[in-house]
Amino acid sequence: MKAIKIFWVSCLAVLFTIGMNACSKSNDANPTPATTDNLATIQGMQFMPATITVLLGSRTTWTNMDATAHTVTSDDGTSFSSGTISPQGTFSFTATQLGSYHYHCSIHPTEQGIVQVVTR
Ligand SMILES: [Cu+2]
Repeated sequence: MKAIKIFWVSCLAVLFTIGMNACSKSNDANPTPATTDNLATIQGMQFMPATITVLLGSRTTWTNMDATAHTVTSDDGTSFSSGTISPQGTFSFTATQLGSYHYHCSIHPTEQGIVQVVTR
């Protein structure tokens, strides 16, 4: 019986954590790093969120919500480069080094964003 109780407490803890993450994602002013998967979009010719803070070793996935193609290309030209992302397409980048990665869309250079890679 004790094992079952621990199981349910664990489930509640997981649900609580998911709920907190869902709330924090809409708060750009005080970003809270997610643990493993970070979701961003390209929407209305903008990266959203424009600055995303992620944990070292975690993965960030951009989804192109526009009807036109975009890219996710690091300004340094070497950290990551998606190539063309078709409408509804995705691109993922796993952060293996700390720092701020400035990036842009090579098709529309005014689209710019930052991935901040931090430890907990
Ligand atoms: Cu673009």
